[in-house]
Amino acid sequence: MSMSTSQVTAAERAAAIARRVPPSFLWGAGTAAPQIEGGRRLDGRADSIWDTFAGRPGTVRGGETPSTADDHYRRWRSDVDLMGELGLQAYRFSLAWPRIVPAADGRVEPRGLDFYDRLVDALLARGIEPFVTLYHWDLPQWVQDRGGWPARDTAELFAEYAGHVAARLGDRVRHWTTLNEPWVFVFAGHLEGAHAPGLRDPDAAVRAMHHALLAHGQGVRVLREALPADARVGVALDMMPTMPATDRPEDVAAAARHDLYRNWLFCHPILRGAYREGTRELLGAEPPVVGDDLAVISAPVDFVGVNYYHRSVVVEDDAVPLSRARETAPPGTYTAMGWEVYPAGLEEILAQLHDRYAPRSIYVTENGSAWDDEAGPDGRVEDHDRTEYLAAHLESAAACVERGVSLDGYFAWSLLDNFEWAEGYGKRFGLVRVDYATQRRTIKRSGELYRAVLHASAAGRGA
Ligand code: IFM
Repeated sequence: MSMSTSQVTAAERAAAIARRVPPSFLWGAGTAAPQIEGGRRLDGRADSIWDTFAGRPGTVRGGETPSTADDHYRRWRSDVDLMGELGLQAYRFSLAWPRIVPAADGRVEPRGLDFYDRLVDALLARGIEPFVTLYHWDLPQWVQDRGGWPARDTAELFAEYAGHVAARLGDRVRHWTTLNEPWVFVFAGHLEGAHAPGLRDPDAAVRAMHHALLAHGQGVRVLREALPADARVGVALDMMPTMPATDRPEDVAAAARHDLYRNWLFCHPILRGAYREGTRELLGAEPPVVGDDLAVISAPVDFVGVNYYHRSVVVEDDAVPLSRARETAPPGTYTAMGWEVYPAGLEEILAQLHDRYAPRSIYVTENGSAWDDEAGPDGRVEDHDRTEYLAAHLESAAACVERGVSLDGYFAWSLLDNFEWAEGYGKRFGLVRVDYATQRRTIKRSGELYRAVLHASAAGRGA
């Protein structure tokens, strides 16, 4: 069978990417429990704050909810087969806290743990390394009812939950991430009101920030106690290189504030054991530090995960809370999320992280793009925009490795189209299309490109 020029080009491009990183570089894809699992009422699961939030009119586009999502809770076996078909070396997924500790009495729901136990075994049987995230935004509603992230006790509850999970999965899962994108669940959830629990309360946001950091630190401590010595523990932070839109001093100052707010607010305390200079002025409040909190928060981590989607080009705007910086839209290409396509930003932000903080290891724990995909009559999705975004960002990741950044792996976001939070199901990030009416999965052209990279990498390892 002859290949079209574009197929040849894609295969060559994939092979060239794979050649630029060492054989040990890990290639994976990610998802999150509330975005794919569904099964809201199955096997004793309790509601999360996202079930509650999405049930409130006007919160999620089209009134959609995560109740069914990709029905992964029932289709996980065939989803693992799909991962095998793509050639994934690693799979990053989150555990649903409300499945595991469904009520305020703190009892553990064995059926919840059983689900993840089976999933981990199935991944390992296929040679896919599981990367577990403990918290990807689905706080149990009962924890919210006791005060949620603004309450200090939530850190303790998180550590208890981490202990239950580590006791069950710690003999097989080697890679653990405490929190995913704390900036988003703290500030979009407690200051902007755009995410669950839907608060617009600056004071609550500052308390939530500190207690999320504390939960991370306490979680690391519990994991270290429970896990074998070779387990690797980290955190996943959303980051974006930030620059002023003009050289006006006001915009330069706004960019510095935005940079601290969006990139280093969580990273600095975790890696340096102190709030970074300027934090109090930025937040307009003192974080509620008690005793040795900062020592707990800065327990050493083995890796930092970076979730990168776009850069920020900002101007001063006093109407924007805290950072007083507003993102502008420079000329360029924009995804369906309205995010600028800026592949060089991946290399820029990873290099900044590496140069300033020198973490032991870095993973790109998320990177991807949403586009208005159309499936052809045969179900195929020729998602050229996503394919190009993916290839360009993989090249940027490879450039990072070449310049000496300690980047050890890349996880595409996302394996599957899924519930995109306040955007509902309208924004598709998957390498695999999900037809929500039938739950049929179809690998998109971007998924084929990724598969080609993974196959080239496996061939390079002699696998
Ligand atoms: O879908 C989200 C994910 O849950 C967290 N990071 C950003 C993605 C795209 O918005």
